[in-house]
This record gives sequence, C-alpha cells and structure tokens, in this order.
Amino acid sequence: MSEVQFDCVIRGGHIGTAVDEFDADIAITDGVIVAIGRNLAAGTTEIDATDRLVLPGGVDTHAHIEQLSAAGIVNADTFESATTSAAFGGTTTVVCFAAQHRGMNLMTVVDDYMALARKGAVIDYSFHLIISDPTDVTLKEHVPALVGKGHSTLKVFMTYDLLNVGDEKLLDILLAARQNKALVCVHAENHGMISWMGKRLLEKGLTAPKFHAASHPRASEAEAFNRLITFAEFIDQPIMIFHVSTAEGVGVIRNARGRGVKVFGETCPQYLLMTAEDLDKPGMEGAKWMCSPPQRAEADQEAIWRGLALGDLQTVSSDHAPYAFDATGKLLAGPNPTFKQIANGLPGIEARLPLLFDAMVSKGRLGLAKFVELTATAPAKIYNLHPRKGSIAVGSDADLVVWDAKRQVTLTDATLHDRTGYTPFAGRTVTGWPEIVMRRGKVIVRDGKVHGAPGSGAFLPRAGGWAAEPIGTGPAGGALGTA
Ligand code: DUC
Ligand code: ZN
Ligand code: ZN
Repeated sequence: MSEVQFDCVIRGGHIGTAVDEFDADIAITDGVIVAIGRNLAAGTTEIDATDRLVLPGGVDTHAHIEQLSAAGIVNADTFESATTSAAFGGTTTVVCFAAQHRGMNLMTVVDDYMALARKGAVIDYSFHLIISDPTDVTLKEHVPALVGKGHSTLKVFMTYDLLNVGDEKLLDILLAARQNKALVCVHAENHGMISWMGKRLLEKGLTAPKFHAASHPRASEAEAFNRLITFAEFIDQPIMIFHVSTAEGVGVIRNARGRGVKVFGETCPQYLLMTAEDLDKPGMEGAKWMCSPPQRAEADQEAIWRGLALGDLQTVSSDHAPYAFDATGKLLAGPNPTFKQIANGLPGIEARLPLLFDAMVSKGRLGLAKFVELTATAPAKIYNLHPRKGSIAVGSDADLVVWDAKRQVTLTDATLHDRTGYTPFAGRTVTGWPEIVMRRGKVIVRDGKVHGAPGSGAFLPRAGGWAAEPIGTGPAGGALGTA
C-alpha cells in the first residue's frame, strides 16, 4: 500500500449522487472529502466498500424532536434518541423545530431547543422556527435577531386550535420573512373545514381513529394551498408547503409553479406508501397510523409520485412526530379517546431512507439519482446547506452512507431505535440497508452499533439562500414600496 495521505479512504464503492453514478474511492481528511478518484493513496483508516453503494448522508428537513405539542405533551424522543435513530437509518443532517406556543418568547424558545440539541444530538442539525404568537416583538425584534444567528426558516400552521395564526397574521409572517430573507414553511389545511367535520362526525358517534381521515377533507388541503399561494404571491415571499397528501394539492402547486410563483412542495413516505385504510384497525390500534394530513388513496400516491418525477414536489421528509402508544402519548386522554383527542404524528426518521431506497432503487421507481436528490441534495439546496451537505464532492462534509443494496430487512417494532415503541411500517420488507454511516468523517453507525457521542452533532447556521429570495415583484403588488 502507498504512503498514508488521508485520514480515511472509502475504497472500491459505487458512488451515487443526484446526477451521476460511478466507481471511485473517496478520501477524507479533517471530516471533509478531499479527493474522489481511482487507486487513491492510503488512509490511516480504510473502509472496504466493494460491492457496496456509497451515497450522501440523508438530509431530513422535517422532524419534530423533543418538541412540546399544543396539547402540552413532549413527544417520545429526546435529541439523543431521535438523532441516533436517524443515524441508523442513514440520515446525517436534520432540520427540526423550535416551537413557540402562544405567550412564549421566541428567543427563549430557541435557546431552550438549542440547549437540548447541543446536549443530545448525534447528527448535525438546524432549526425551523414555529411561530404561533406573531406579536410585534416576535416579528420585528426576535425574528431579525434569530435569522441573523442562522435560523432562516419560519414555520406556520393554518390549522390546529392553539397553533394556527389566521389569515391576517399569516400575511404579517410572510412579510416579516421577506424583510429578513427567510423561507416560510407551512402546514396548510383549512381549519374551519376540519373542525366542522370533526364536530359532525363526533355528534354521530363516529369516534374511532379511522374517522380522523374523513375529518380532514381532501378539499381542505387544496383550499389552504390556494389561499396560501395567493398570499405568498401577494407578498412576493417564497414558501415551502409541507407534507402534500392529495392529488389536488399537487395540482395546485403545479399550477402555481407554472405561472411563476416561488412555491416548493414536500411529501413524506406515509403519503407515498400508505392509504386511509391503514387507520381502519380494531380498537385504538389505528391511532398508531394517525397523522395530519391523513393518508389518502392509491390515486393520490400515484399523483404524488408523478409530482416528484416532474419536479412539482422537491423533497421527501419524514415528518417524524413520535408519540408512544400509551398515556404519555396517543392515549393521553385515556384508553378510549375519540380521534380528536389523539396526538397526530408517526415516527419515521429512521425508516424514511430504507423505505424510499426500496421503492425507488430496489423496485426501480424513479431510480438512484432521484432517490439521492429527493432525500439529500434537494433539501440541502432548498434549506441552504449545500454544498456542505447533500453531496459527494471535494470540499463537502464527509457525511457518507455505505449501503448494502441487496440486504433484505423486515421492519418490526424492535428494528428501529427511536423511543416510540412501535413503527407503523412494521411488517414491510425492504431491500437495501445502510450499513456504515459516517458524519463529518467519523463513523457513527457500524455493525448495528452507534459510535456517535450525544452532543457530537453540530449546529448548522443557515442564511435564507436562493430559495428564500423573492421574485422581486414587491409586496402587495408594489403598493407598499419595497416594504
Ligand atoms: N402533523 C403535524 O401537523 N405535525 C406533526 C405530525 C403530524 O402528523
Ligand atoms: Zn404539519
Ligand atoms: Zn410536522
């Protein structure tokens, strides 16, 4: 072997990026990729990737971690458990939430979540700021200060009793984002339709988890998307619409993008791989599948895949929102809650990549390059983490995953490492599994064991970047000047 020149060389693998695939070695020094080529000189450590794929670490830009819900419960994971679970699944970067509830000081909220992440995170992280109390102080003082510190996405809810901000405040938030060059991410469903439907279903005694699906009418998604896009266009502020679940929703986004509105779209594995029928289980069991928006129909799955293929939607995130199936989570209101009393959310931070690898690479839907694009490169670009994250390139962080493309794993509740206690993906057999996971040049998962210390994940400060840049028409059609 030649003289040692690098900290580590991953040798003999088949590299996949969002555009190319090729056979090459990867050399790493000081946590960064320093060379990609054939027959590279030796590293102090060597990883044999013969017969293996080497892909960028996953970038999951929608995960609720150690987060306080509107109902006052903290979800089942800590930063340590959620990011360990992410690492086992091949994800090396997460963008999670700092959640302001009404009456809370946004600066304090961010400090608190930063402290939790600093203590526990095993992978690198950044935050979206949930704004549910958009006071003058929040928008005029705290948002500028926090964007200046690298927190450059604001997240807004158009539904949930205690979180939704209403139309006028939504416009305020869009304008504040524009003034501070931040992107706005939105949970977009029509609140009135959901609460109206919920009341009528309960009045009829239709309380089981499966009625959660009917209580979120599909039209509530398209309506909220249309209203939100109208607002975004009016303010000239780019937006990201989270967790698109319906064919109509994809159509609304396609239409808006077609006429030049700067709107991005995200979906999640649960909308690609599940339907509302998954909620129809005996007793309370269906609660494990409850998330918002709910899973829909097979025709929606097909429309969402097409939206991903055509570029109408750009990212597939997990929306990891883990609630245990007990009195700390899904059954907080007792053993027989109505669907209205059950926390919404599923765990998915670890299963996301294996499920999508299986669907896209092993089963061939859209292929390897699109898998890397949707799960790593595009989210890194939209949230301004690229080229440090989401790529295999000289100068990028050595966040790399060695995949065994042939290994078959049947997911069970015990397979995964989060603290939910179950996975709604149990029973699915996937082909393709992340074998070795490296974050900034350090192996953090190998041989089924975690090697990353809690707190070794780094905060990733982000400016808004190109995705957050307005088109330039000016807010309110120019009527407010440059505002
Ligand atoms: N829905 C949300 O709005 N947030 C967390 C998870 C979920 O299902
Ligand atoms: Zn949401
Ligand atoms: Zn969410």
